[in-house]
Amino acid sequence: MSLSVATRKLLLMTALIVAVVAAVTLAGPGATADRKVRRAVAPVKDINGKLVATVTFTVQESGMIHVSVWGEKLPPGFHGFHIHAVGVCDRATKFMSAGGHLASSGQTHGGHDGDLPVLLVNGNGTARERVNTDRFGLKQLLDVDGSAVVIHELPDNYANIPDRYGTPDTTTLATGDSGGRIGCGVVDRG
Ligand SMILES: [Cu+2]
Ligand SMILES: [Zn+2]
Repeated sequence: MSLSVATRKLLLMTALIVAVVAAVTLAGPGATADRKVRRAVAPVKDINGKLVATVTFTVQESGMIHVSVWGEKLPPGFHGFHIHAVGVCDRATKFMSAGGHLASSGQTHGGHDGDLPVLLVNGNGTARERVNTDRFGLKQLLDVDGSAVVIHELPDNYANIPDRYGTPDTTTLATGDSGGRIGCGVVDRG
C-alpha cells in the first residue's frame, strides 16, 4: 500500500501534534510541583508513637512561611518548640536523632533559623499556634538530610539569661534548657 503525499503529510502533522501535547502534559503540573513546593507538613508523634500534633508550613505571597500547629494529648504548659536539623525521629534515641536546632553558621539559640515561639498547651492538652516566620524556607526544611519539628518537655529561655545570673553555659546557648524531647515529626512535602 502506498500513501499519497498528502496523507503522509497529514500523518506527520498528527504525530507532531501528539508529541507536542505529550510534552506539554508531562512538563505541566508535575514539573511545576517539583519546581514550586508550596507546602510541607510534619505529623508529630510522642515517644509511644502516638500522634500529638500536626504542623503545616505554607509559603505566603510575601515569601514568609506560615506555621500552623494543631496539637492534642500534650502535657499542659509551655514547651520549647523548634525545627531541628535532621529529618529523623528515632524513638530509640529519644529523638536525639533529629540533631540540633536548624541553624546557619554563627547562630546561637534564640537566633537559630529553626527557633519558634514556645508552644502553649492548654489544660485539656490541646495546642493551637500560628506564626509567620522569615527565618527559613521550605527548601531548607526539605534539604538532603531533611528536618524535624521537636516539642520539648520544658519551656524555652531562648538563652536569655540576665547578667546577674552569670554567664550562660554552652548548653543554654545551644538549646535554651527546654529539656527532653517529647514529640518529633519529620517534615515532608504536604
Ligand atoms: Cu528543640
Ligand atoms: Zn535554637
